[in-house]
Amino acid sequence: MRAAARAQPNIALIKYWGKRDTEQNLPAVGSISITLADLYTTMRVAFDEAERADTLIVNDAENVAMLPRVSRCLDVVAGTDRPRAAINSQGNFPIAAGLASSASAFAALVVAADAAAGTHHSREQLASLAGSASGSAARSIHGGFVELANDDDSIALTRLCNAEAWPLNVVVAITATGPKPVGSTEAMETSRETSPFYTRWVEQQKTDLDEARDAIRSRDFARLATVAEHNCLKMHSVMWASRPPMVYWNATTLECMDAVRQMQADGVPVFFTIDAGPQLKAVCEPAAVDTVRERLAATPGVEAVMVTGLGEGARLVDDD
Ligand code: 2P0
Repeated sequence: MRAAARAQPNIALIKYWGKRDTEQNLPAVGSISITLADLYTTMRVAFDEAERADTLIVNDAENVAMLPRVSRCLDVVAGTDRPRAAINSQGNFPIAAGLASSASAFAALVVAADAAAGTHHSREQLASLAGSASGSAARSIHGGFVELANDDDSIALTRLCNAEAWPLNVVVAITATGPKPVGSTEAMETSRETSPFYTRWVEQQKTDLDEARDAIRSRDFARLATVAEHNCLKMHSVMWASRPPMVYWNATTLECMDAVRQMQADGVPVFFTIDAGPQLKAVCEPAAVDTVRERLAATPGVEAVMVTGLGEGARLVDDD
């Protein structure tokens, strides 16, 4: 009746932004991501027939705000007649700051809950269940390069390439910590309802997915860099043109973009991507990682840098 699982966040290179169905939390567009290695969330779930309510501890503190969403996720994994659960989440990076903490949290949660409840869902089912809680979480069920296809009324996950087959690095430049001004779920709906660019964004996604998939299959870094930066800036253009506008960047985010541009001009194999938060993620070839880390760490306003490789998908770990 108890189990623990660990999952890492993933970074989308071709972004998910917008929902086709808010009830089932189905995305309006497909996406392609890389699962990271060194940032993680460990989730412990203990079902107990004697308990009258679920409890949630996040990083050693009780968290009432997240509890309803976590309880709903346990309901879809184990059924609404399940025993109540004590849930404990421990992560090694800031939450709600554009570092995809909900992706690693819900991927780990469904894997731990499935084992604790003995429901034996398939990996495909676990991805769908994680995705119903948080769209990006479905991708953290798998490792390496992952495509989430958005077909009909369901999602489908494909592993495009494992982490060892194309071992890129990611340098995360932390430009500010603390929760973001608007959560992704609300921001996506605002974009859908108000941004004049939203429809074109959805229409064009297939072209970017095709381009990125081909680049990954042929390990073509320059081609992947071009389409990933373009897709990222398009997503942020949709946000900027929403009413009210949503600007997740700060001045340091722009300084970091400039640093990446300068490195590219110097021939360094690196590109940037930015999510619903002010951190910049620089993706680079392993030979460039020291240069990228040093240049971003030296960029004025950067509070810290984190370096990681690509890693595996969500999995059970010892519950000690
Ligand atoms: C992504 N983001 O593809 C995009 C890029 C943020 C920017 O997926 O509403 O927390 O829970 O399904 O998964 C963040 O959105 O959203 C996200 P919900 P989620 O990584």
